[in-house]
Amino acid sequence: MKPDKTITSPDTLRKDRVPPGQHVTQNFPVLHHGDVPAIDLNKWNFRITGLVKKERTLSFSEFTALPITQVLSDIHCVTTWTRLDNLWEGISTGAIKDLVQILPAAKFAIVHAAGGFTTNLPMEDFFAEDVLFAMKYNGKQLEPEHGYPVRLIVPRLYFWKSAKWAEGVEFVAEDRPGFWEQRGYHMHGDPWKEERRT
Ligand SMILES: Nc1nc2c(c(=O)[nH]1)N[C@H]1C(S)=C(S)[C@@H](COP(=O)(O)O)O[C@H]1N2
Ligand SMILES: [Mo]
Repeated sequence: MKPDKTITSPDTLRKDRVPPGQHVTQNFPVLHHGDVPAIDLNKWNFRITGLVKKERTLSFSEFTALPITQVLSDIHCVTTWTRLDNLWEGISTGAIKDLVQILPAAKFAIVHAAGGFTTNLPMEDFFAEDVLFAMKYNGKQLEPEHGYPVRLIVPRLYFWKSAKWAEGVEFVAEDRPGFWEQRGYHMHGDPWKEERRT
């Protein structure tokens, strides 16, 4: 299917695209805590909860019927590898915003993933135009170990924010550390400022 929109992440347009302390690799390492979850699409749901007027739950077919955005972006993992020119395809967080009425008190997004994994983002970072719930990588369905069926992609922050096996987003008033943030990773994670650890 043709994407409705194609975006180039602004970081890929920088003259020097590699943030301090990073090196470029052609590999695509697999990194996560625990086992790769087995996901049944018939049972899969995407939940929008917290500070919204009315919470919503979308089935996989409802979710994948939303407008498709393509994003070209770089990956910066806090373990120092950077992988340039990745083409992701999926549902932009902007499309999620159109599905609910977010209450003014909401200041942070907590992304939830299979097995209780979470990560926290300020609203501004979550709704940046290059942020995606991706279903495809370089034209192909995501591999299970890279987050099938749906993973978050936040090009402008370290890759631990890009939750694999995403299942929903919760809007909250106060920042709350997610899985890796509780284990010493930075609450924000900007690679250009080397926000690696707290
Ligand atoms: N659900 C989930 N998502 C996760 C993680 C995790 O432990 N669980 N780890 C993060 C970290 S630390 C990194 S570096 C990237 C790695 O993604 P990749 O395996 O596709 O390279 O996934 C992120 N998303
Ligand atoms: Mo990581």
